[in-house]
Amino acid sequence: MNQQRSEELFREAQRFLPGGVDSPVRSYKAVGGTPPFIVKGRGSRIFDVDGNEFIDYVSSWGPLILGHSHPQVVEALKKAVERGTSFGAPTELEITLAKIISAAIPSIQMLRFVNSGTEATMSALRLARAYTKRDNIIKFAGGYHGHADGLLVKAGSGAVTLGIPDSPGVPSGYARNMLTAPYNDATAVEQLFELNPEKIAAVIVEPVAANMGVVPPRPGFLESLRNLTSRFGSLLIFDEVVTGFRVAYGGAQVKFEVAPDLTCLGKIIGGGLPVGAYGGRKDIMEMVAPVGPVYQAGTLSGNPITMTAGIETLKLLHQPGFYEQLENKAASLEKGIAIAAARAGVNVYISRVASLLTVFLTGDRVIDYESAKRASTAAFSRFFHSLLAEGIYWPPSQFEAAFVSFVHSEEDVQLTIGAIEKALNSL
Ligand code: KE4
Repeated sequence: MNQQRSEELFREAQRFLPGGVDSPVRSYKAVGGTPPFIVKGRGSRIFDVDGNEFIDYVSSWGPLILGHSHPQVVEALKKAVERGTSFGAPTELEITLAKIISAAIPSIQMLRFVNSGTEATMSALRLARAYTKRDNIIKFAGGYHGHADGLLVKAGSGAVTLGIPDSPGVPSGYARNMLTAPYNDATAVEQLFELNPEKIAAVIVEPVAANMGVVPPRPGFLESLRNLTSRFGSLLIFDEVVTGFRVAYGGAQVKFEVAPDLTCLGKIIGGGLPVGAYGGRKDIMEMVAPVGPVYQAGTLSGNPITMTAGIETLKLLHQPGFYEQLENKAASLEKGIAIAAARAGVNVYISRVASLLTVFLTGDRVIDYESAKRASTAAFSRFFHSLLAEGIYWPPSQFEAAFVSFVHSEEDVQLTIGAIEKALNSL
C-alpha cells in the first residue's frame, strides 16, 4: 500500500503536534506504522492522501453511526452555518435536542451540553460530590472516562484498591479519592462500600465496557451497582459516551433496564461535531450553576452547529427498525469472523454488543481488564496491518471497539470477512 504522502505528512506533523496527532490512539503507537492521513469520508468509506480507500470501522470512534457525510446532516449543517456558527446565547436548538434526548432516555430529566465526553464525566463527578457531600468515586479497571485528572487513575495491585495515577501530572490526592474494582465484579464493589462507609459519592461505569475492548456487563452486574449505590446513599453514573444511542436508541440503560442517577453522553448526540452532555435527576441537576452552586461553563457548549448535527442524526436514528437492521449487519460480521477464524485455525474471542465489536486475539473468555490483557497485542498488530493493506480501517488497538454503521453494506461486510480470514491466516 502506497503511503508516501502520509509518511511525509506524519514526519511534518510530528514537528508541530505531539506524536503528530491530536489524540494519542490515532498515532498508531499501539500497532506501529504510519497512520493514513485522511482527506474525505463518504458513507462507510474513507480516503487518504495517497489515494487509498478503506472500509471504516473507526467511524470517528463512534459518532458516525450514520456513516460519513450523511446527506441530510450535511444539508442541515450548510443552512445552519449560514445563520451563524455560535452566539454565546441561548438558542431553541438546545431545547430541541435536550427534549429528544430526554424523551429517549427517561432517567435524564434535565441535562447540560458540553463539548466532549471528558467534560461530561468531569462535570458529573463534581456534581455527584457536591450532591452527596462525599469525595470518593469508584471506577473500574480498564474503564476510560476521558482525561480529566481525577479519572486518569488505574487500579493498583490486588482486587480492590486505592487508585494510582495513570499519568504524570495527576496529583496523588486526586488518585486517593478514586477507588477501583474489576469490571463485572459486584462483590468487590460491595467490599469497597463496606470499607469506606459514607465516603463514596458515586460509582461511574461504562454500562458496556468499550475501552478494554468490548466487554458486556455480566447478567445482574448493573442491577447490583444500582442496588449498592442506593443502599449506601451514593449516586450511580452511567458513562454512555460510547453506548448512548449506539447499543439502543435509549442507550444501555434502556437496553438493560437499569436507570442511573446521572448519565454522561457524547459522540453520536453531536452527529460528528464536538459534543458532550451530562444529565439525570432534576433534583441533582438543579445544583448546577446558575440555578445551584456547582460551577460548570463552556464557550461553545450547545452551539447551534453541533445542535443541528445532533438533532438531524437522532431524528434519523428514531426510525422503525433502525437498530434491528444495524444489529443484523454486526451479527453477520461477527458470524463471518467466527467462521473465518475456525477455518484459519486461529483462537479468537469475539465480543459484540449490538454494533460494537472487538476481536480479541486470545482463546480465553474476556470478562474484565485482566482477561482482556491476556490477548496478544503483537498478534493484533499483525492482524491490524494485514487488514489495513486489504483496505479495512480497523481500530488501531486491541483495546478498542470496532463500530459498525448503518451504511456498512452487505458487500462491505463480506469484503471485511474475507480480509479478516486472510489476516488470520497470515498470523
Ligand atoms: P472525549 O473527551 O474523547 O469526547 O470522550 C471521552 C470518553 C468518555 N467516556 C468514554 C466511555 C469514552 O470511550 C471516551 C472516549 N473514547 C475514546 C475511544 N475509546 C475516544 C478516542 C480518542 O481518545 O481519541
